[in-house]
Amino acid sequence: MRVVPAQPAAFSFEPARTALVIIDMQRDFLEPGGFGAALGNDVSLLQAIVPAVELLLALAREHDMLVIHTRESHLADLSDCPAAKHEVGTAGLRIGDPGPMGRILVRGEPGNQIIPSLSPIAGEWVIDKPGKGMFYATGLGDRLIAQGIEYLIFAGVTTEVCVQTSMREANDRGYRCLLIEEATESYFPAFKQATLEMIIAQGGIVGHTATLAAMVAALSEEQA
Ligand code: TIU
Repeated sequence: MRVVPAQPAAFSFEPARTALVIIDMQRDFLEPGGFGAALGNDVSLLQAIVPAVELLLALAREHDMLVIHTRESHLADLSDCPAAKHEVGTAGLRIGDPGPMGRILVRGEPGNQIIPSLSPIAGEWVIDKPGKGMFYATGLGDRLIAQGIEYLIFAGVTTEVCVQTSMREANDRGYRCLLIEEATESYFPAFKQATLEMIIAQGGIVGHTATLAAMVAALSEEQA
């Protein structure tokens, strides 16, 4: 077992039963011209966490942990995009509309690809999800059970939307969850802070949070 100093208490995990989950580090949210920008957000805020996520990904690969990449995406005919979701945003800049990186939030389009420095490699899972949460309509639940995963370490964007929704879904399913503080970001810094606080409130009602340095130390050779 590895032990990470964390909030509200230490987080113990067994790397062989742990997955690093990288939520939606796709061009749609991180680059101009995608869904994030179409919703009126300053996407440059999210760029700042890329080095931290790169480091976590390298650590997970080094320690043979399962890596799961998610993408928020919809089928080309938008049959998996309910009206309530499609109506969000400005006409002409909605899901499925053409943009500088192809059709916004549509599977297979250039904007829907994970940014190059975090590209999945063979053996890693890529989960396309039509919702904010990673379990809804993806089949991920059964795959995680079959794989014997018990612990999930989270990174990605945005903290209060897809990361928090996925973490809450995982918490309800019995997974022990840890969010790495420097490896997640929101378009709204106050929302990120509030999310970190609400996850660990009430004794860890949703899970744990830890710094990247604490995670690096926990996986260092000295502890092995
Ligand atoms: N808008 C926003 O903050 N997030 C999303 O729409 N999706 C994700 O968080 N991935």
